[in-house]
Amino acid sequence: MPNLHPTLESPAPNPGSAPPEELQGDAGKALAVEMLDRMLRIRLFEEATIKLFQAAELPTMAHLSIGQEAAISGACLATTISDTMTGNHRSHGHPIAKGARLDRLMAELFGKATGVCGGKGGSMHLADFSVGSLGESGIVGSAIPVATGAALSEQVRGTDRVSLCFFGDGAANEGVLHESMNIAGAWHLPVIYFCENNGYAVSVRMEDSTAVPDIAIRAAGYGMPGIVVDGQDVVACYRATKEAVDRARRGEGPSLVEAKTYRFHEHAYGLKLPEPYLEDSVVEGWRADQDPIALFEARLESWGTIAADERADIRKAAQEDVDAAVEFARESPYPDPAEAYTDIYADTPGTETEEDR
Ligand SMILES: Cc1ncc(C[n+]2csc(CCOP(=O)(O)OP(=O)(O)O)c2C)c(N)n1
Ligand SMILES: [Mg+2]
Repeated sequence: MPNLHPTLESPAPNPGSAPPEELQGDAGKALAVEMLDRMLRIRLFEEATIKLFQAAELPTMAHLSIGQEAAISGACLATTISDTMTGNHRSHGHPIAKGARLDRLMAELFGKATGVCGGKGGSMHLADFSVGSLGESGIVGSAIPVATGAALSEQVRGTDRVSLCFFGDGAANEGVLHESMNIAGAWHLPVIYFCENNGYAVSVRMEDSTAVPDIAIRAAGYGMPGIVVDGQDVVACYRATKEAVDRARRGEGPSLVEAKTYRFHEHAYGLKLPEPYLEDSVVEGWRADQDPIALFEARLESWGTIAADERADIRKAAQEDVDAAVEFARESPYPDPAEAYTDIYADTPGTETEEDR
């Protein structure tokens, strides 16, 4: 099995003894804590999801982000809660990284009335406007124009907010990405296109479907910078996204960030394709060498940024939050069937009936 990301130089396992600039001082330490905390929340939330799935407690599919936590957390932490974000089908992690409450996300996976979408969206349709998470979709590529439109809205209203748009390497071959990037480039929209390139679209290797070795190359066609970053390095993902965010806030337009990353599970949990395409031993190798949380913890240790006992406390608190979220979801009621159509259709001016009035 060749290297999944041949164009990416492997980083040194320990890049020096001093922490990078972003993680220095009190503010830097607080950022490092956030990075570790958000990655752990995603990992532990999804590990709980696996157990619930195995116990047949979840009426849903589960596309897991385990392995991709650094890209997700680094990118979201480079934005603020006022900035907007859109995800895709593999999107439990995106709202978590944006700061959403775990209990209402977990309740959504259970299809419960207390879920972020009242139990009507499920795993692939988590939206939490309170943290700027506009939503996600099981239709590959469909949130990309939504993110682009959100950026247009900010520009028209004259805010300095930006829109962060997550998508995969498979979605990068959909026309809608190219149409969106073109108009964003032409109109200098404040949007960051963030590609989580895990090398696969279901079972299709990127090299079999894509004419260029790096998605980031395509940015040149739409008048924006494109950068490739190590998606297992949370600081590198944060730094690359922050530069793109600052550029967008200055009114200089969109950017494309491509994070080379790895998914450690099947396309969807429990999905077994008739033709195996990825040997277990290869994935085991990724887990050993490319675990973004283990890599970050090793660096924090060598930099002396967060001591081992403090890291253990962060993990414990995240686990307690996940456990409480599962309990909350289990105990919550299902939506009332009488409300099946509530919140499903937008109120469009001019379409009210006599009854509505
Ligand atoms: C428009 C559309 N085409 C095909 C699918 C089936 N499908 C679901 S996920 C997926 C692969 C997406 O790959 P990528 O964008 O790389 O994201 P990843 O799953 O790797 O995170 C496909 C083809 C779909 N849901 N929607
Ligand atoms: Mg992919």
